Amino acid sequence: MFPVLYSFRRCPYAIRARYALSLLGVNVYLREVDLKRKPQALLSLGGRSSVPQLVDTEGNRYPESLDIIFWALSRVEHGLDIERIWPNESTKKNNMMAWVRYNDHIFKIWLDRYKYADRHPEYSQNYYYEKGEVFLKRLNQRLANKTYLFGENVSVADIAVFPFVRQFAGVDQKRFDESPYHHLKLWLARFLDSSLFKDIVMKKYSTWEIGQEEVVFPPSQ
Ligand SMILES: N[C@@H](CCC(=O)N[C@@H](CS)C(=O)NCC(=O)O)C(=O)O
Repeated sequence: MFPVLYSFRRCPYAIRARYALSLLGVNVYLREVDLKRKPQALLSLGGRSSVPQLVDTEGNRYPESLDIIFWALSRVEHGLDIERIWPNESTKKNNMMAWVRYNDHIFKIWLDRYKYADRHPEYSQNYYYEKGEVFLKRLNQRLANKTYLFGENVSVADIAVFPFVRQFAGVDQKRFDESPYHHLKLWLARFLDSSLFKDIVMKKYSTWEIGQEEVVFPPSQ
């Protein structure tokens, strides 16, 4: 028996949760959700029905992507590798969370407006691009002398942020590719070109139906 993860393949929050689970090798039963036809099993949890959500084997619920990442970290024996992803030192943790908070509470707002500019006609799409670009610039500067945001190893900050930069880039791929943010582009490509991302995190599953055989995630390679 594994915990159940309600997920949606393209959702950046779900991507970061699946990335953490895959990187750490923590197994769950993945239930792919159709957001327009959410399964009763998810709705009957009560309250919010956003994805990703995880319900562990004792029935404890983790309704936010970050909760799921920290839950996954707690499932792994604490060793050197975990320390790299999520350090013990509280100053470093706070610094990482500052990047994540900016991503979730500020960048995400501009990303949505940039992506759905037609729904926000108060300003032009370019205006929204430029608002989001502030974060691209900061990330790019940060990555000028390191491989990942906190050094040579991937950390919670990278895992939490990259799916949103991917989505921003995808709105106008040409514009992103032609932008001067070379360190950022390399950093993003390191995630997107990896087999972990392509073959595991983004593996396609059909929509979960009640009664079907559970799908173990990450899949054994
Ligand atoms: N803060 C949440 C946000 C999750 C979220 O907004 N997910 C979107 C899909 S990308 C969703 O489920 N939307 C449908 C809904 O909210 O009912 C998290 O970190 O998990």
